[in-house]
Amino acid sequence: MSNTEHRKLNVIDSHTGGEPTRVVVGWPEDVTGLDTGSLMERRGLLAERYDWIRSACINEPRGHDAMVGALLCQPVNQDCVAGVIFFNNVGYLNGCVHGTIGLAVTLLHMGRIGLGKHLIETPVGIVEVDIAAEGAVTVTNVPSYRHLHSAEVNVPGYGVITGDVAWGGNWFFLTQADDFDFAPEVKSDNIPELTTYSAAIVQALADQGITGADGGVIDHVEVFGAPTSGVSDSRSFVLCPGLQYDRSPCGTGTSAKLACLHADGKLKPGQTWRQASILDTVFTCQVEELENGRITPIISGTAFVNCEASLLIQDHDPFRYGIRPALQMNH
Ligand code: PYC
Repeated sequence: MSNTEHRKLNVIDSHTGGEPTRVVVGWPEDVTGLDTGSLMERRGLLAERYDWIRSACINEPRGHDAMVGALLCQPVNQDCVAGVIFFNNVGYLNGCVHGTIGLAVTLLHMGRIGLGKHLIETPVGIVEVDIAAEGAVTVTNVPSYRHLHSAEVNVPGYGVITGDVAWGGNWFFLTQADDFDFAPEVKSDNIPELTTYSAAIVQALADQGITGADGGVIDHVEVFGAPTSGVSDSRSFVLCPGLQYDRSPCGTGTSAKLACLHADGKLKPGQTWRQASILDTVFTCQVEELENGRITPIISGTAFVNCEASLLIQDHDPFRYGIRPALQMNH
């Protein structure tokens, strides 16, 4: 194979509490425009013109459905050390906190930044990362808030389900489901059932016109069960668009949860909340108060770099852009 017969994407992989992040750190020279314009505009350009980057990185045979991608690009705001656009198996995310933690340890691994505080620009705002030793990162996320309290959605096969709708960098429906046994010994058995349940909620929300503010599509569902004693204050199952559950506690989802706890008077500045994932990996969190009932979520987690690779895109490979599923996100 000569150099002209393939294109390359350079990637660095990490995982945050079990949830993978693949950071795209290099792409072919004929891919242009990804370093200028607002991050939201560039997200649009990526989706319209260069969606093959997403599908080649995330879909099989190089990736897998649970993987989240992060295109590392130049920030607009020169106070930031990087810009980032997140994507997954079916489309583009707004924000992603586990991915931001993964990006932080990746930038450290690359020697682009040192320990300490740095700003990173995302399509939904600027977030701060504070990197400590051994992969520990604290993210100060975008302002988060509860939009709907005790909203009712009629879910075929399950009846009326009550939950809150909140923003934490993505739109979430958050609901308590004590009927699901979240005990460690049964959790993996529960994942198909929790996936079916959460997917039915997403569909019912769309069918019944229940949205976030300004019609924002609610494409993530957070189902809460009892905490594991001594480990967390709450354990959750989070379904992401693309029908994959978050292996981490989901940082944007945790931000939405913190906003709801604060709105209910159950979490005040200075208090700590430990949110566990279905795998019992934990984010440790605090809130700062903003105006109009909004909060700034402060979320600490740990990530580990586990791969550096060049993905080769060969012209004659029928799956050079990955196996593209029929399922696509609706925004
Ligand atoms: O950690 O915010 C997050 C996230 C969103 C989707 C997957 N992880």
